Amino acid sequence: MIERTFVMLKPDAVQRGLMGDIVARLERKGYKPVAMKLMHIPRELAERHYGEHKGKSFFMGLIDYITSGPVLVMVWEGENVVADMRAMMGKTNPKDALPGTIRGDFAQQTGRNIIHGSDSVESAKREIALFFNDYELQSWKLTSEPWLFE
Ligand code: D4T
Repeated sequence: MIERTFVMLKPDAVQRGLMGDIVARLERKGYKPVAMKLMHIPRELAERHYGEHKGKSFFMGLIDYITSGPVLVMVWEGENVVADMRAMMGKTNPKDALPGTIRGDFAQQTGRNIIHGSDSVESAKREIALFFNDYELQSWKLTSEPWLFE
C-alpha cells in the first residue's frame, strides 16, 4: 500500500549538519519527497503535536528541545512508508537502536534522538495537516518508479 508519512529532523539534526545524510538515506530507499520546509515551531504547535505526552515528566523538556531551533519538516511517500520509516529510524531510545538505523548511527540519548516519524497512518494524516497546507504537498511522478515497483 502506498502511504505518506510525516518526518521531522529535530533541532539537533539540523545543528549537527545531519540533514543531508538523512535525506540521502530516504532518497536512496526510493521514497518520494512530497513536502519539505525549515521552520521554527511555535510552542503552541509543538504542544499540539506532542499532545499525547502532556502531563508526562519529560513533556516540558521535550517542548523546550523541539522549539529550541529550526527543524526540517517533511512528508515522504512510498510502499508501507509509515512502518518502514520507523524501522529505518530505530528505537526511540538510541541506546536500543540498532547500528544501521538513523538513531543507531547518529544519536545517543532519547532526549536528543534527532528524528521523528509518524507511528501510524492516522497519526501521519493528523501530523501532515498540522504542519502543511494542501498547496505545499506536491503530487508528482518519480521517473524511477518503473525501477522501484513491478
Ligand atoms: P517521536 O515522537 O519524537 O518520533 O518519538 P517516538 O514516537 O519514537 O517516541 P514517543 O512518542 O514515545 O516519544 C516522543 C518523544 O518524547 C521524547 N521522550 C520520550 C523523552 O524525552 N523521554 C522519554 O522517556 C520518552 C518515552 C522522545 C521522543
